[in-house]
Amino acid sequence: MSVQRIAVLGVSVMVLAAGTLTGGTAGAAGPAAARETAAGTVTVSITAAHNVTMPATIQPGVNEFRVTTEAKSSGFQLVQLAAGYTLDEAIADIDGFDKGKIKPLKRFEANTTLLGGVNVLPGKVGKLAVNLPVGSYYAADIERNRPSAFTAFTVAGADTGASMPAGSTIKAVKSTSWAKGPKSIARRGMLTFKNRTDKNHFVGLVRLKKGKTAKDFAAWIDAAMEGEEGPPPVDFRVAFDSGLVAPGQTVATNYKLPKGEYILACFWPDASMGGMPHAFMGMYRGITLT
Ligand SMILES: [Cu+2]
Repeated sequence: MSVQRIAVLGVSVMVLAAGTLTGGTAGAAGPAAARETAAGTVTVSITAAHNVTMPATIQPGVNEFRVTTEAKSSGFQLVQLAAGYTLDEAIADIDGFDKGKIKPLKRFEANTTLLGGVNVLPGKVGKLAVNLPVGSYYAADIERNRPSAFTAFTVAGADTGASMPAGSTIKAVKSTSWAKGPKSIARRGMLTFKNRTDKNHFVGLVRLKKGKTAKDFAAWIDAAMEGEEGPPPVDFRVAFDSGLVAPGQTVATNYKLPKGEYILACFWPDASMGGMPHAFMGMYRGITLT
């Protein structure tokens, strides 16, 4: 299972996009770096079988997860389960909404706190910075929806004292909208996502084809809503998508894309709208990467 596949359930026009996003340029960027032991740095390695290996206990406060994988691709994701909601139930619910069922999606969203993630390809380091309170969590590779891909860890002890990284910031507001600014962001670095809404979202950046604009994207969405699947004005192979982020959370992930004109969009399905991706509810806008 991938976030992209979750994100596009019920909307056939996006299936193509999902496949290309999954196989395309992952968000994680930069050369494989040497291990560091600075406060708040958590080294995570994912095996070819998608098992997540990391320390069993980490400190509260800002942590930067540095994720490498031996799998073809990995979707690292942090998640906290509500008291009484088991990992087996979460996995069953993910299976359910992956098949397009809305009830499991509602149950999953009501019982989880999603704390960001980062896509990782072999030879790259995915970075995820997030401020974690004391508690119990799972680190997962959501490329595989099975218990072995979820590793439990505890946050306890003294604060790391670390701070969130600098870089461009994207903000989601008013349930399913993007804040109007910034109109442009850096093309690489750490991208901070502030989810100031009441729903789960992720950041999707996808490059507009030459000469195309956000208006063309709007027309394409409108046509798709009418069942007319024309060629998209965006190139889903030149894209970034972050992990999932719960209401009120702030996370930062590394990314690297070519300069140019992009669409900022979230394709997470809305349970209250029968699984319609947020982009189809208007959660998209143009953005320049410089
Ligand atoms: Cu969304």
